[in-house]
Amino acid sequence: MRSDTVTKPSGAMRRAMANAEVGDDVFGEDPTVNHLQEKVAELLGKESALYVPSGVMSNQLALKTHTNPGDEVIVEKDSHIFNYETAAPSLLSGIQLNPVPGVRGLMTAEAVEEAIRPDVYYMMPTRLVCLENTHNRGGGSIYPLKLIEEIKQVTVRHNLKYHLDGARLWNASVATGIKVSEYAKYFDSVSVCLSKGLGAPVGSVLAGTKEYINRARRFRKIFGGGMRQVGILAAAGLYALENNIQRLTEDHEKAKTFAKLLLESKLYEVNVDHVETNIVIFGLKPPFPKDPAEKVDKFIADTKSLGVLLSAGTAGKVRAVTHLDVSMENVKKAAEILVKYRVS
Ligand code: TLP
Repeated sequence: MRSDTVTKPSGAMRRAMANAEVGDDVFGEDPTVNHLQEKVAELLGKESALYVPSGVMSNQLALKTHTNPGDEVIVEKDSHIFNYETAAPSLLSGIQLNPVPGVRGLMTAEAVEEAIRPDVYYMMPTRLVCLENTHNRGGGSIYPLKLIEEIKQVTVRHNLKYHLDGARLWNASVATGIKVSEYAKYFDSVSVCLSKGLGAPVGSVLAGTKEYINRARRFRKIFGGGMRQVGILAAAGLYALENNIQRLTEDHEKAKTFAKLLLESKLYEVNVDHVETNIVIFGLKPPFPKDPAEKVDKFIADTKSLGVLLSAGTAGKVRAVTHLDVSMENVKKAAEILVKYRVS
């Protein structure tokens, strides 16, 4: 349960991969990749889309294509782009990130507006605002449409571009019943992942206007992301889109159940109402040691030896993620092990 990235392709997905028609995608000649790109563009209501190896590459291509060196980009302080993309924006695009604090990963429109630089020659121009939906470190939290729209109005007033890291946008959509295109319509670019809850082994897709995606394609080549007979992987993505979206509700139920069961032990701090999708972030209460890093590292090592794999969340917290390779039964068993756990 340490991430929804750990899933292994099912037999049916592997068969779809084995049977994929392929061509050289650097020449734009892979029919399966082209089909996947068209399908994602259509689902998101965008003109065009580009298949890339990872969520990080997709976000970084988005930043590169929207900005010039010396620009600034507004992100949320706990966002994936700010925390887990190894300073790529500075290395690959020569840009600076301006991290704005949010609540469970969600920024207010006021906070975004305050972070915009005034137009003076001794400050860097703000170019872009990025949101993450669902928000990973925020515990799989969902951006309300109203908030997305309010921040959109700020970007329009200040002539900024708007990017969505929608690695788990599918989860937000299934949980709320709001179509992914309804979320996507506010943004100039949207990145979605096939390799998280959807269960494909590889792949993300960046979507936007034709002109934008044509420029992103050039940067994909520069970043080393031009792949050849990659329809073999894209077929897994297509299979995932056709078979694994609706079933995400099961992952959400498993996460809720897990969170509720943890409350049977006084050791854990968890807000069940905050479990909106497939991520559970929980705290460790006394008698766990005070030092956040020490207690989390030991807890994760201990529970691993008991057969429950977890990862570290924000500030001394633990993250558990449900996905298609852990059943409800597995999740209940994991919770039972944690409830029985005693601090040594
Ligand atoms: N997230 C991974 C880790 O990097 C933390 C995980 O286990 O959740 N955006 C978001 C919101 C993500 O959560 C991730 C991966 C990415 C982008 C990057 O995707 P990949 O790993 O495909 O580059």
